[in-house]
Amino acid sequence: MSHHADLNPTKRYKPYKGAAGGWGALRSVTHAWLESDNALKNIRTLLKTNQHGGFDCPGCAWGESAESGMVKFCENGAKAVNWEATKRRVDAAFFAKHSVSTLREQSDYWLEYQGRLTEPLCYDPDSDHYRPIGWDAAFALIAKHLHNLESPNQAEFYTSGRASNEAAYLYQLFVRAYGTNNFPDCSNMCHEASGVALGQSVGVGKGSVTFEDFEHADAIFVIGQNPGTNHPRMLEPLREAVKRGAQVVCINPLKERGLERFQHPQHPLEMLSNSDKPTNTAYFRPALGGDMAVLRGMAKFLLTWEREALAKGHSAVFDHAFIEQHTAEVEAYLAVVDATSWQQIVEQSGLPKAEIEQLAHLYRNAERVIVCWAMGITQHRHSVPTIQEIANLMLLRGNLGKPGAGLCPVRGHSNVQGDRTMGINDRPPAFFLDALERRFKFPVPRADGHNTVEAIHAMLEGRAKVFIGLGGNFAMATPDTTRTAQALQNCELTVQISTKLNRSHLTMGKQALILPCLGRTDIDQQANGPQAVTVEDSFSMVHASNGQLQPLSPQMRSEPAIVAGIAAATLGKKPVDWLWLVEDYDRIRELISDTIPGFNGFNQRAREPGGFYLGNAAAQRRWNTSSGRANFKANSLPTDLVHEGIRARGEVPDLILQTMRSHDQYNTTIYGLDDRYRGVKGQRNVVFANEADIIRLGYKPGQKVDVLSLWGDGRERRISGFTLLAFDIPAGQAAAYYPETNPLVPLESVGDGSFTPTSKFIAIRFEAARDNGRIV
Ligand SMILES: Nc1nc2c(c(=O)[nH]1)N[C@H]1C(S)=C(S)[C@@H](COP(=O)(O)OP(=O)(O)OC[C@H]3O[C@@H](n4cnc5c(=O)[nH]c(N)nc54)[C@H](O)[C@@H]3O)O[C@H]1N2
Ligand SMILES: Nc1nc2c(c(=O)[nH]1)N[C@H]1C(S)=C(S)[C@@H](COP(=O)(O)OP(=O)(O)OC[C@H]3O[C@@H](n4cnc5c(=O)[nH]c(N)nc54)[C@H](O)[C@@H]3O)O[C@H]1N2
Ligand SMILES: [Mo]
Repeated sequence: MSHHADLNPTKRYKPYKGAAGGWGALRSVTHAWLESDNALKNIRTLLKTNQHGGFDCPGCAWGESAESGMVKFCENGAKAVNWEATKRRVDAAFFAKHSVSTLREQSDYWLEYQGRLTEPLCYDPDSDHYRPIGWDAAFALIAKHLHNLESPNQAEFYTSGRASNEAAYLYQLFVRAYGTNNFPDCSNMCHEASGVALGQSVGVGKGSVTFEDFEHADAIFVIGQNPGTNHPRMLEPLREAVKRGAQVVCINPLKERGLERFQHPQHPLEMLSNSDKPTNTAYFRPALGGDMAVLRGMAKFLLTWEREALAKGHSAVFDHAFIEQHTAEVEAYLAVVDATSWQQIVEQSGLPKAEIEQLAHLYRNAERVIVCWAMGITQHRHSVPTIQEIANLMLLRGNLGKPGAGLCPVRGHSNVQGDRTMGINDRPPAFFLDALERRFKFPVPRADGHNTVEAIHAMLEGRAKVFIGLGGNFAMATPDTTRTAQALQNCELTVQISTKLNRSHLTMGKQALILPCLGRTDIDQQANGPQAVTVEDSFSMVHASNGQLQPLSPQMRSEPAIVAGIAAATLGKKPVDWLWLVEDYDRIRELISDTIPGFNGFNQRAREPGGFYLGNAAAQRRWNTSSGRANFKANSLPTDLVHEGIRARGEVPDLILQTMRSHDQYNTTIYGLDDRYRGVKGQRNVVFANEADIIRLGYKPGQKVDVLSLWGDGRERRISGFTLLAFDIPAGQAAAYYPETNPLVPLESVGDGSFTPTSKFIAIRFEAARDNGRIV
């Protein structure tokens, strides 16, 4: 696998001077437009993004207020749109020219940059080229393989979070009618822990806030999230909050630019000043994986103050009415808070006690608090208890189910939340399966299916033989890259339903298909006219998305049409007439209305401007938990964040590594080699580390190293030739870009109860990079 050339290695962090989202942002987008062969059309496309009648931005899952009439786009949404709306095409001629082996030599950036996939292709092992295949022949090949399996559980059906509700619903219906719950999905690597934790704590695995709550919060905590890059539209409500005097509190080991200070391109006057004025944010920089200890420390202060208040007859710190009426197990929780020692809290959190006290004050001083979080919280071994500690803290002061307060796991892919609602779930709830069975009258599989990590194990061990990917880039997004590649290559058949060429197309089974699909921006023409699809954002708002651009080729098909084609070839007309359904997506939405709670009258409501709110029981203080109440969860802090297998071998990591996104990528899609807000230019194969650590370990800033990950299973996991970059990062920590670092993430290193790879906590060691035996 080739890596990007280091065009211009910088040794030290050069601070970025501009504010996030200001002129720099606009200049970067303009640059992308000018490079595109489609500039004017792209601007028109962009203007329709996230407005009624336009399409949902394929970027992130941040939502918008329903009334807002603004032009809704951000720099990185613009990049995502522009990337999809290219005129460049990857067609039969392209594949005739390039063999799969030669394509493997290219970088991931180069592969995707070649353009849109425009016709169905089948791998020909004799020539090592992909060759055109007709749609019907492709569907028949899939059906043949699925019929040949001894059990439906030998097939894996992956979903990435861009699939629309209609595509996802049809897909899960087909897969369950075929006979399995094997639904590995991107959410398994993303917010799985949030769903698991919140389900147990408050009875709903989704965020409880809506867009309007941000206008009423007194404090907004942003933990383990980099919105300046990954959710730029979130900067606007944060800035508005700061303007009206609310407090934004950030907990992040890196001083992320977008959180430190920001401007918005839609306020040109303010942009002119290009002010560097820091906003009234408060910034705390914990150890990687230290957040649960931070939150526990905050709870410990609240408890101390509560006792003092009671003793002195002052007003209480806890919301007693809420706790009594709505919660369970508070005593057990407070006992575990008492039992947690300050020594352990301070050691594990990486923050001095005084800073934890300050955090506790900021939390206590606010009547209405929203806590937002993302991958810095969810990609750890103890993510579930960490998120439950967020919920505990919020329950103590009744910060749930009142305006301006609540829990806000900020989702990643634009429809990852909707896909779960539609049943893309390896552990589906019984009520959902019951509804399917009632409506469609077939025996629905009840056994749990495989999640992403389990699917890789199954393919590695030959227990799964067919892989179908509805979007995404499985080979690059998943952990332990070498083993995942082997897993895919073990398969009898791999099928990728994709918009663009990526490494998963080159990491294929004995037989392989590429099925080119339409994206959000494309007009989706079916028998009954152009079709809208729907998506659900992080605030449980469901709205329609209408493609605007003529597809590059009549050979491309929509995701629902492709799923229906596979289903019809495999199951005939059982349990539904698949091809009839996709003539008009209203017919799919009727089935969704019939089987999924909250979607009554879906077809009418989907047509309302701004869409509709699905509702959230926890936000209404109705608790769908085992106890019928919101549960305090009395979890202990982990005794050691470093895995016991590593300790058992007596190995001591040089540093702990987190893997993260640059400003110029969308997950495995690399738009460019810069990371503007972090001051990095023209390179991605870098490791950010503290200068003192670099020297302590015997290296020099700018030196190239190999990075090895420690695990204790005897396998070597190594990436080579990464440049050490001296950076403003807490001692003991390192950071590097995903997906290049995925070879370091052990398949066995997953979250307890979530199975999410621990991408934000990898114990590493360096070795001086060797070039022909010479140390460089
Ligand atoms: N432009 C763009 N937008 C995107 C994406 C993209 O790649 N590009 N990806 C989309 C997807 S699928 C997702 S899931 C989201 C991801 O959105 P984010 O979660 O913002 O993504 P990451 O880059 O993984 O950033 C993790 C942040 O958490 C911090 N962090 C790491 N470890 C810890 C920790 O232990 N504690 C704390 N407190 N902080 C920590 C890091 O310093 C970093 O700021 O963005 C979505 N939006
Ligand atoms: N080390 C490490 N690993 C991680 C993470 C991390 O932070 N660190 N983050 C994890 C997270 S949060 C996530 S969500 C996963 C992401 O995992 P995936 O969702 O599997 O990966 P993406 O890179 O988003 O997928 C990009 C590909 O999707 C296809 N595509 C784009 N748009 C469409 C569309 O509309 N339809 C279809 N059918 N295909 C489309 C294109 O072919 C493109 O190449 O990665 C996870 N992996
Ligand atoms: Mo994600």
